[in-house]
Amino acid sequence: MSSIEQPWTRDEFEARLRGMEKYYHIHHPYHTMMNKGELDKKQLQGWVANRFYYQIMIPIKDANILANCPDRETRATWIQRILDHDGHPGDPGGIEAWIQLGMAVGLDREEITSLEHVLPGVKFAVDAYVNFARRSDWHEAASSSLTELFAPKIHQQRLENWPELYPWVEQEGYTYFRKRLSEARRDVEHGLQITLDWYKTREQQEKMLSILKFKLDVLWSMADAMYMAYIHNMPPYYNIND
Ligand code: AHQ
Repeated sequence: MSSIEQPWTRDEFEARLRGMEKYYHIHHPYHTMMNKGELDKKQLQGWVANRFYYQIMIPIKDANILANCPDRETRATWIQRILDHDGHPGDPGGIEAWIQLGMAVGLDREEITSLEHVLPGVKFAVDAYVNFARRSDWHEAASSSLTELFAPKIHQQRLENWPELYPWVEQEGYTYFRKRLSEARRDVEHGLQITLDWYKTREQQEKMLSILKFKLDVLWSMADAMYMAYIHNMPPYYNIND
């Protein structure tokens, strides 16, 4: 007789989600090196230029969730994420703030917005996330944003450590991280409520953990591509003579 496993309680389910923190990209060597001041200017610029692709695709990801979500109340809250990134009268938005970060580390606007530095591995990982959101049930796509359970710490780390570790980074660059500190906390409250309400059976709860692991893989793979290119100096085709 197969034992039908009882669903986790709400608190136990949340604890299991938070237990996934050990796979968060804050532990990736690219970020541990960053947090110890071990990156040079090129390596920090490479990270900012590549993460820009993630940032501009977040509103596309969120617009796909809106398009798949028939619940007006949910959409009325979720739409704020698009405004936070794209901007709205009175707030230039997170994408503009990320460009300010790019210029603060010495890149120019066109170099960032041209996407010329975006590595294939970064693009594939980000596109996998957007396509997952495009074709998934909106609850599952919404719950995949819960890697942000762990995000405030990584933004706080940058705000605290970069001024000392990378004194050459101009102050205007920190706007984005400050913005995300409060936005991530607010987004997580909504994402967590959707998640804890939606996944009812143990099987569904286990599926949610695998969805979160997929998103953790997206973030980790982005850092892997950057590590190969900027730490090992082995970008795609580095060894091929044209
Ligand atoms: O700047 C980030 C951001 O706007 C988002 C949106 C959210 C999502 O919808 O998946 N996730 C996310 C994240 C941002 N910054 C990352 C970082 O390390 O700076 C963290 C990342 C996340 O944890 O998913």
